[in-house]
Amino acid sequence: MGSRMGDRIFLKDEKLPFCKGCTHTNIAESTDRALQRLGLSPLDVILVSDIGCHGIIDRSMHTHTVHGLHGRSVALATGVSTAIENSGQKVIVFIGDGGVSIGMQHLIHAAHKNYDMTVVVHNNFLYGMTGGQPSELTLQGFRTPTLPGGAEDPPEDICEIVASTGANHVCRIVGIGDISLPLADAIAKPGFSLVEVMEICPSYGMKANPGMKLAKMIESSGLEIKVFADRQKPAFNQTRKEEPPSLLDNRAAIPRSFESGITRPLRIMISGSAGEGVQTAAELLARSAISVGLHVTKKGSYPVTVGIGFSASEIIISPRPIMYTGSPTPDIAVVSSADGLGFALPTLGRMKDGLVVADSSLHVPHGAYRTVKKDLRKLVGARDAALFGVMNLLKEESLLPLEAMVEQIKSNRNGQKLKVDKLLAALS
Ligand SMILES: Cc1ncc(C[n+]2csc(CCOP(=O)(O)OP(=O)(O)O)c2C)c(N)n1
Ligand code: SF4
Repeated sequence: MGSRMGDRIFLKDEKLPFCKGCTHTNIAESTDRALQRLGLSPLDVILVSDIGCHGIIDRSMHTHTVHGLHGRSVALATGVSTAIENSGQKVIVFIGDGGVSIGMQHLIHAAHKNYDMTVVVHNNFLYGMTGGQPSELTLQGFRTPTLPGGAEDPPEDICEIVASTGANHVCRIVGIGDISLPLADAIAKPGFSLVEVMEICPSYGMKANPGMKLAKMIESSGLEIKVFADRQKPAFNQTRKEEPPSLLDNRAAIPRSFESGITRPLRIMISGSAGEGVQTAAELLARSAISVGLHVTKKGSYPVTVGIGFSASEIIISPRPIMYTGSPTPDIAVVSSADGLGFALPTLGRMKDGLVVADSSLHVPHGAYRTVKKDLRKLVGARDAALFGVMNLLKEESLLPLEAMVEQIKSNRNGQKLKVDKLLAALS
């Protein structure tokens, strides 16, 4: 039963874009009637369409429409649904069996969470828009142009899968005649609902399966035409949820306590070994720079196996806001171990000038930079060598007041372990 064009409210008065006899037309027209049954008006509806023949319906709709990527329409609809929750508007997803196959996890997630939307699966057993490839929902024995021998395996039962997630309403229907009633039932339900409409694609499905009887094929496939779930759970509701605490809540602001004479951005690399306090040294340097009123960025680099190998950090300190956080060539490098030197070598090779502070044991190659060797490891031990290297740098080059660093060490959560007096004694 097709609606006369004049009866349409949600669809434009124009010929729909599908091939003659395509069930997509019936679904679109039945959806119009279903929405009329519910007394809705076009701007009460957000249609999220997927990629595929069914998806080109959106240009024929008077409703709001959003066109998603293939298989991702449900993910998009979860965002839409969350954004408009409690508005009284309805989110309807049009998706093909191809999109369901490609984006299955999005569907399962939305169903499991019971997002407020109705998903209408246009199951014509093949990828129509791209010429008739089979999908996960292709019936066993159903032939397609690219599978002339017919599908060997039974289809995935999307209704069983979605119903098993606890979704509110799930049903499978045959897309022949007026299907506006089951569509209206599903759309009226709060929470997640899915209607799988079994279809025919005359252009590929009928041609590859001449004389096929839709109802008979479904019956012999073992898929049931029925309501799989009809629950009353409340829909997912973001506003019910309590705002989680921010990660920044427990971070106290660093007060400005010292002055610095730095007039240009400086890029500092600290490179050492995993477990030898490189990231702590970098953090303390960053915090010290903030305490003298500078802008700071800090980036850590280490292998995925964080407990072995090199550990490095790039810090930019600047009197001006830092618009680009990359630091391909540092002005200063502090190298506290052989691992650190191995990692830093390509970077040192790019330095045109600047300074390298390195442990005395390391063979730092000659370069365009000035090298200062210090007994970092011998004087304070491996664990504090990187921090001690940074302290040497501050002292020798008057980069920042050493007191700023001492202050940060003392107030650091690991400050006790760092034994600042021992470090200061070794420095003098
Ligand atoms: C991620 C991704 N893979 C593949 C495609 C190519 N593609 C476009 S339409 C389509 C088939 C759509 O089939 P279906 O979802 O069943 O909808 P129908 O055309 O049958 O209505 C495919 C595979 C794509 N656009 N995006
Ligand atoms: S190719 Fe098939 S699915 Fe696409 S519009 Fe034509 S009949 Fe419908």
